[in-house]
Amino acid sequence: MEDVMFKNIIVRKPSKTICKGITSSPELGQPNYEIALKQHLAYINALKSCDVNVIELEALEEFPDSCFVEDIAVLTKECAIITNPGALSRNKEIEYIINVIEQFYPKNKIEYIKSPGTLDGGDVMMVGNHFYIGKSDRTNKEGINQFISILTKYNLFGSEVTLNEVLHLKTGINYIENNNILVSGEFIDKNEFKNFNKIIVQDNESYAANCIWINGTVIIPFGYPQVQKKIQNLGYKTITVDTSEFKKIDGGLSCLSLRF
Ligand code: CIR
Repeated sequence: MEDVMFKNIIVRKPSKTICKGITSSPELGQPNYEIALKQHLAYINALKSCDVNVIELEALEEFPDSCFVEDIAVLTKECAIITNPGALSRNKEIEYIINVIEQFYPKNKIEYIKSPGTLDGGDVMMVGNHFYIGKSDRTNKEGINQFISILTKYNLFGSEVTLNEVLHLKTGINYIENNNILVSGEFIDKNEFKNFNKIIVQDNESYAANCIWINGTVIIPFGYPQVQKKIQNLGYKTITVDTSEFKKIDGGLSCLSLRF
């Protein structure tokens, strides 16, 4: 399979309200804004070292989770799809991305997921021309159907994946090109991924199932040595970035950017 190359990456600066982001792990405590900012800057520097143009958007104080831009759009080679985020407090984040997307895609190639369909970009995993879409608490059947009919118009393909244990599909499974896929928990034995070269992520490092591939380099969250070693053993260059503050509100490396 031919490797994709990313030219552009969109990120949004964390807001001071990040401490109020949605979380399923309140026991981890609230994110610290100053530390989150430093980690975000390190993330941007890691991206920049992968030969891409990074577009840095201003913070949106009204939206505590708005640094997680991955959820509000899916950017493909052929079209951009503005999602309809399933969490009410996040839904209007899309209004602040459309004008940015318009700088990169003609208007007739910008598509929209519409209510009652809901879909979060974190539930969409791209493998070449095929998009795996997780049916989750955020992404419903109607959202998946709309997404697949949009893909079909552009000769792209989609298929649904059920998930029960994690927030988003890419919380637990991520494709790092060359047929290599990081799988954790409920995804390890799923039939639809049986033909990939699976990198099994053990439960004690499950957060590191969320790594991102950028033009040959894999960015890995800091503090997960077993996963890092397995990825390095496959010959990838790796960079680690500390994401402790984002983890406190269920965010990982992929959620923090739109790569296209
Ligand atoms: C949320 O619950 O929406 C945020 N606190 C975390 C979003 C993480 N996004 C992702 O996995 N794509």
